[in-house]
Amino acid sequence: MVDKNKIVNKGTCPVCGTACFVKAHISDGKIKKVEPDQETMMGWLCERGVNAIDYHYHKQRLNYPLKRTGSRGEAKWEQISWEQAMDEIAAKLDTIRDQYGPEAVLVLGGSPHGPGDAAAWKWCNQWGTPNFFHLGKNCGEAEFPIECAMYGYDTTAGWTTFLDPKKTGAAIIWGANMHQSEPRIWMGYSISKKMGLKLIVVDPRPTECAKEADIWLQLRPGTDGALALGMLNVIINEGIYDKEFVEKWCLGFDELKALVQRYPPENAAQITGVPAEQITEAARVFANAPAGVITWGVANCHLGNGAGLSSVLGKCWLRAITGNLDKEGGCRFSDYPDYTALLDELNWDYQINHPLRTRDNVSADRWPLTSVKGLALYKEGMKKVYPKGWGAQQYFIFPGPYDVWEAILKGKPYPIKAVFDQGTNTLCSIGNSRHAYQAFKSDNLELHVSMDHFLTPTGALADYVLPATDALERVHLTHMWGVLGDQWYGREAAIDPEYERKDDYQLWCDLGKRLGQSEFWPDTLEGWLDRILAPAGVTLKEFAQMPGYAPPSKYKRYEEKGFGTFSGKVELVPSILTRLGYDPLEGYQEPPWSPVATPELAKDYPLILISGARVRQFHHSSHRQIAKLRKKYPHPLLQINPQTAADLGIAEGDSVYIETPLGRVTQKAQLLEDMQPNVVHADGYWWYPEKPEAEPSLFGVWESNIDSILPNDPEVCDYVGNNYFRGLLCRVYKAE
Ligand SMILES: Nc1nc2c(c(=O)[nH]1)N[C@H]1C(S)=C(S)[C@@H](COP(=O)(O)OP(=O)(O)OC[C@H]3O[C@@H](n4cnc5c(=O)[nH]c(N)nc54)[C@H](O)[C@@H]3O)O[C@H]1N2
Ligand SMILES: Nc1nc2c(c(=O)[nH]1)N[C@H]1C(S)=C(S)[C@@H](COP(=O)(O)OP(=O)(O)OC[C@H]3O[C@@H](n4cnc5c(=O)[nH]c(N)nc54)[C@H](O)[C@@H]3O)O[C@H]1N2
Ligand code: SF4
Ligand SMILES: [Mo]
Repeated sequence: MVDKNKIVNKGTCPVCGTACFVKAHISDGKIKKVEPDQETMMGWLCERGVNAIDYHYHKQRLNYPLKRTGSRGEAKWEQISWEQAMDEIAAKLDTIRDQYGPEAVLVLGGSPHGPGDAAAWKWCNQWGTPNFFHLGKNCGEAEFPIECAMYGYDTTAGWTTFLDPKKTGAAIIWGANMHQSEPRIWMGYSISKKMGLKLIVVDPRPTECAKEADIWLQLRPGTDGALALGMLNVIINEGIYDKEFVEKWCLGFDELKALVQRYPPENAAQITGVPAEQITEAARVFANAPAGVITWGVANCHLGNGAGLSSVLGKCWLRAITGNLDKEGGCRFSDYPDYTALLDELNWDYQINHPLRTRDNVSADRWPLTSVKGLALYKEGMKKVYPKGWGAQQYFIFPGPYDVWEAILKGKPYPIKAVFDQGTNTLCSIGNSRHAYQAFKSDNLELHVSMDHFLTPTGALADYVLPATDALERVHLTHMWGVLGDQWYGREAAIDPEYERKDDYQLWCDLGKRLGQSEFWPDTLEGWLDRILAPAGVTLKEFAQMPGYAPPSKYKRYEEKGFGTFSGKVELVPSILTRLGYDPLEGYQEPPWSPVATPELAKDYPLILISGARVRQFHHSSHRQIAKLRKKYPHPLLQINPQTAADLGIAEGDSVYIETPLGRVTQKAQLLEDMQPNVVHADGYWWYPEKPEAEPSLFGVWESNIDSILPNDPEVCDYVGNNYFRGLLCRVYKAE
């Protein structure tokens, strides 16, 4: 129990999953003020975090469990107790398992929201369903598995996005815009730049990062693979790669050398639209720097079939052959120290060997890299370095989203009958969300449970809606996604849960206990975190009083144990990929829809569409109901070049339609100098919490939500089945 008389409690910001540390001033059991806890490295408040109190006490927060009384989407609910909800849901799951097997349960999650995500995976592993699909699918999944396949570590989930201002000579911000998405990291870049860092930015939009760059490579969206191969061509042919490292540690260099001959800078320039001299200069600056960093960027995961894989491989090759892997000031490996029992607690091996599970996830045949089969292969390949498996790679067994909706709608390759969504507003964040909508509405779906802070368009279609605590009301341990494992901090709850809100862990614990998993689940989240911290000899409460733990800086860890690959070397042609039937040497592929790949389509849809870039005011679909934030960003914006807009008769602030072959949505025009004339950017994730819940409105989810008109058929999805959000085609016209 939290002591209500305490004036200041150290807690965690409730507003987004970044989980910054705050001090909450409390009197009469109510939070009166929230300020950054500057005694910790994690103490700050961003533009959203300053509204922590408004968020915590928002009148639209979910406070009690609800059960549907009308049809799905009819907005008719009754309030029930948590116990009743758990009893009924568990009974239903039991029947579904008997009739269809454990794999018939699908769990959806969003971007990180604290220990609840890890509890969901633990539950799935113990239950025996490989069908859990966190939005990590469209986030890190595409980049981390390739890093793990090529060098058996990951550089991008760890510290490498943080520079070493004294050692890092050059950095490439590639497909990311930290100015909006990670302002704290961007601050580090700004400071390093003043100290002499050479900054290269790869982005089609004129972002703040791009404007501050020494070299801005403003490429045609989706052509990143060709750009990387062009840079590799320069670096290899000019002999400015790290020869000693390549000779000693890399396999497959001759094949890579042969591949890049197809991409002299002039060819890469023709594909990307970036001048050949700029490609050459960027390659030289990066390769000649004493140490260099290439960031992770979500854009590379969104380029669609072929285009995505070539871009991610290209970034990995650049990191490797320039000798930057785990070098001081270079691309540091993230560490996954064994002073916690997190990996044991998640029970990944149980998933691999589950006594009841007879089938792999529903897209395993199509995209085997992310399947139980893929997981087992990674574990085998990486075992010399990571005997327990590697955090960042383990949870990448997610199925592709196309197949999970088909499994509900058509029962193929086998039926999915129950869906849990927890901490995701899937209808606003998944490609072709109308496909997801059909699945949620289908009579084939026997159970849909949603757990959130608010009733969202996705939750509005559920059978049960459960109220989640926010981070001020629950204990916290960092990095339970199995990525970003370098620094660990614990945190206490600042206040007891309000109303009947429960933490996300409690859902899985309470269902687990009703369904034969009792020994796996301590009664409370705090009890579970104590168990995870046991190897370190501290409890969560004790750990929360400590300054956190970061392992001592180590470099070139491969010199001790080799790389975590089958060969122990950097496999430039990763054997995990070739064993699973992928071709890493395919070279650059055009995005599925592009003026080059589909000229007929481009006649009708002449503009290149990118979508969903981050803005400081919102976390994806969240915060549209927070008045102070909404005031600053009232409508979704379509960014468009002023001349293009003028040619279309569109003025600043006009409502416009954005149309693809799947339909149209409306946003407001924002004219932006330096946008390429044939490229537009549409805001992502929009819904209108102020509009009616009942269908057909569904909180206005079909009005402006760009993901509702983006394709998700397997032909356009990338090599792990993730969605295609950037480098598509559309047309834009003024709305009446
Ligand atoms: N077009 C396009 N689409 C994209 C992307 C893109 O770049 N472009 N990016 C993709 C990426 S990288 C991501 S990560 C996804 C994000 O997709 P989602 O994760 O679906 O998006 P969010 O809006 O963050 O959804 C979070 C939901 O969780 C709720 N929530 C917040 N905290 C908690 C909590 O502690 N517990 C519970 N139970 N609920 C909580 C919020 O109220 C909100 O409804 O979108 C993907 N979709
Ligand atoms: N405020 C805020 N911060 C967030 C989030 C949030 O929702 N709101 N979400 C968090 C999450 S889950 C994630 S995944 C991260 C993502 O953070 P970032 O990786 O920074 O993601 P974005 O801003 O979506 O996209 C980065 C850039 O990609 C560019 N881009 C578009 N198409 C292409 C292309 O074809 N090639 C290249 N090279 N670039 C392209 C866009 O113009 C954009 O500037 O942000 C995290 N931080
Ligand atoms: S909203 Fe997110 S990034 Fe901002 S202070 Fe809160 S936890 Fe940190
Ligand atoms: Mo993400």
